Amino acid sequence: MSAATKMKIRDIFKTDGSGVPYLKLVIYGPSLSGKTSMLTVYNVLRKVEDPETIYSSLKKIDDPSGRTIFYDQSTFELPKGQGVSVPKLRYQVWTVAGQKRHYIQRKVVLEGADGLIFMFDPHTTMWNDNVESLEELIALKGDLLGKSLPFLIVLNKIDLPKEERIPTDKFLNLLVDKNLSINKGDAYMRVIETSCLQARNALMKLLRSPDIKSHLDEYGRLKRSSRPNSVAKVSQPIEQLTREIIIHRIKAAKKE
Ligand SMILES: Nc1nc2c(ncn2[C@@H]2O[C@H](COP(=O)(O)OP(=O)(O)OP(=O)(O)O)[C@@H](O)[C@H]2O)c(=O)[nH]1
Ligand SMILES: [Mg+2]
Repeated sequence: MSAATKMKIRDIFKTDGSGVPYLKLVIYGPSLSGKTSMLTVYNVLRKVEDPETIYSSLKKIDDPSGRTIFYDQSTFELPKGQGVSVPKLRYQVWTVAGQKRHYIQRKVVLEGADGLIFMFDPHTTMWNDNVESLEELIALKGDLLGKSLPFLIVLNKIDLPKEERIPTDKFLNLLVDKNLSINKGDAYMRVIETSCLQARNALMKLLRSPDIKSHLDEYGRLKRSSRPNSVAKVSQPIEQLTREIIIHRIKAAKKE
């Protein structure tokens, strides 16, 4: 890599303590929506698909019942041969502590975010918590969301029976009402529907299945093509947002 290329990468991305460019992704949303579950599934997936892409393993700061009290954090590296024109790039994924009393912790975790995933909990009892959490994020970052700060929306718990779920349409209207989307179609483009519960179960079932060998490559790693659908959906927000941030940064740097 030439000195000129190195300079350019340094201009586009921040670098960590070891001089490697990195991005910071934050998963935001109300308590119990499934933020820790998402990062946990993603971490297990990276471990079985390509353990070399885990730069620092998952750290959880939580209470004995598993509720996050500060954050969860893990750092990954882009797998080789991803067609990205940067030689090495790390992406840190953080989750916030969703309980209302952890506001200060959320503010700290949001510092320096390069992209955001907002996770809704569609359980019928959770409407007000969803709205409050979204309003809080808008108060903290609203003028940047979708502009200098790429963001995606996750609607988790799609496994819930229909009568226990808030209809997707209601969330789309909320995104329009809050000026995060220009219309419902635009809002829907930013929404990814997931079930961290189904993804966790499907991944465990696959890893324990008697024919697991047929899903492994010659190095004993899970083939990407063997990702169960629910697992692919749960990893999509993190992987898509990482790509969107990279594209956004390169475009912004070209304009300068
Ligand atoms: N039915 C269902 N339950 C889920 C799903 N994802 C997570 N859960 C459950 O929801 C509960 C909360 O999940 P967490 O991942 O700890 O939620 P969190 O958003 O990190 O919550 P805080 O740390 O308090 O902010 C746990 O009991 C999970 O098993 C899902 O897709 N469907
Ligand atoms: Mg959590």
